Amino acid sequence: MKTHSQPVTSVPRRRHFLARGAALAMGGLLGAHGRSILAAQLGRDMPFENGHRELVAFPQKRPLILLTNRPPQLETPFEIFNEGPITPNDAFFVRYHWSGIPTSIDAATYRLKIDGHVGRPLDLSLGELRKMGKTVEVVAVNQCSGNSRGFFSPRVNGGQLGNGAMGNARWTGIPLRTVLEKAGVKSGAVAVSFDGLDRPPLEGGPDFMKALTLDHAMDGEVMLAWQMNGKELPFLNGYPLRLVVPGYYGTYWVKHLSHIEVLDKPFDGFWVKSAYRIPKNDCACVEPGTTPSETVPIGRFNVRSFITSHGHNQTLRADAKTTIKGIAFDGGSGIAEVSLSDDGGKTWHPTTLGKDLGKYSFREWRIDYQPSRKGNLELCVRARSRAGEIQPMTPRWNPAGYMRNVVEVTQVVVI
Ligand SMILES: Nc1nc2c(c(=O)[nH]1)N[C@H]1C(S)=C(S)[C@@H](COP(=O)(O)O)O[C@H]1N2
Ligand SMILES: [Mo]
Repeated sequence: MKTHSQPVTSVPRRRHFLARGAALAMGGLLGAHGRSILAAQLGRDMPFENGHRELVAFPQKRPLILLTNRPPQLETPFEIFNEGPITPNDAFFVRYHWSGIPTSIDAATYRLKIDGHVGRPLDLSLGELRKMGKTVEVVAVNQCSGNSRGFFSPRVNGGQLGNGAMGNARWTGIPLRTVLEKAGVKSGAVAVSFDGLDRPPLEGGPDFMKALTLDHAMDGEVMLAWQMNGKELPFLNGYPLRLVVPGYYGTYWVKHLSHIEVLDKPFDGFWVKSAYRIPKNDCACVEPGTTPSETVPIGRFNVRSFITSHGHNQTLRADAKTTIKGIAFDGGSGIAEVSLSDDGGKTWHPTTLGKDLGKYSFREWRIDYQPSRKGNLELCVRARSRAGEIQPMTPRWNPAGYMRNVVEVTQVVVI
């Protein structure tokens, strides 16, 4: 065997995704799966209309909140975000567009093709890709554009998600730039498109593909990742290779990545030209119920924060301090400050930020808080990014239900 500049992880076994447990899940025969039966009976009621969801365990996943079975779309139960700033692989949310997801991937024969407007088209095995340059790591949030869509009012079409279509992980891989440089991007290139192994079902529909501008693709941060939290990617999170686009909505984080094409004109595929678009203005919002006159592709996350330690209607004592904690993140400047209010935003109490895992990561915060009075209290949490962005007190609306980031309110009872 040849020696390599860095240890090459043993080539993973073939992953038969549908062959075993998942075939049952996909066929709706979950009854065979004891853990799932129990979970399904427990279920979840999301705090919006039609919000009853089952909890279902797919392969490599603990019971998660089921949005759809075909394709698997799963949300992370919110209390998991209270356990630490890193979302465990088996609890990480899952989003797909088409039911034609791969059912078996052989890492030994897996190929990544890089072609288009390049001098040397590449056709790489995973081993070759891993040896191509320095391995890099980033802790970064992956959040679906439609995270929290279920809270939109007036309601909008699309998956009625709670707040669990997000997660934070340590991603390991190689900068996309390294691979593009090897392929030799020709002058005149302006964009790079990405395709994965999933396909639309037979009835048709546009293949899920995304693109980045060449400058973005070459920024050194966009990554081809094969590991998540030190382990190979879970199948449903893009095994064996996915794009990681720090600070950008999950739609760009193409899974089961198989083809990268360098383009000499802007990408005009459906998923950029017609879908995942937001109103072209500073708030990415319009008057509820109206249609934006102009739209642009969705981009970076806006700033958000959540209380994770307490849920609605939980009890706090008036005569004691309670530690309230949570998480915050933004599109890549990092979190400057998180504050808590119990008087509707008249006064704000600064919280203490936890360890800084990088500007793309969840940032934990905590505060030892004593309620100002007894009875029902609304706790508001608000983050400010290092770029100066502050969460709004009133929700912004757009027809696709993207980018919710209003100050979240948790109703507690003080005794
Ligand atoms: N191949 C492929 N990659 C994809 C998608 C998809 O449908 N197919 N969905 C995207 C969207 S919209 C999101 S939000 C993220 C979700 O990543 P996850 O499933 O690992 O949580 O995957 C992205 N990558
Ligand atoms: Mo998404």
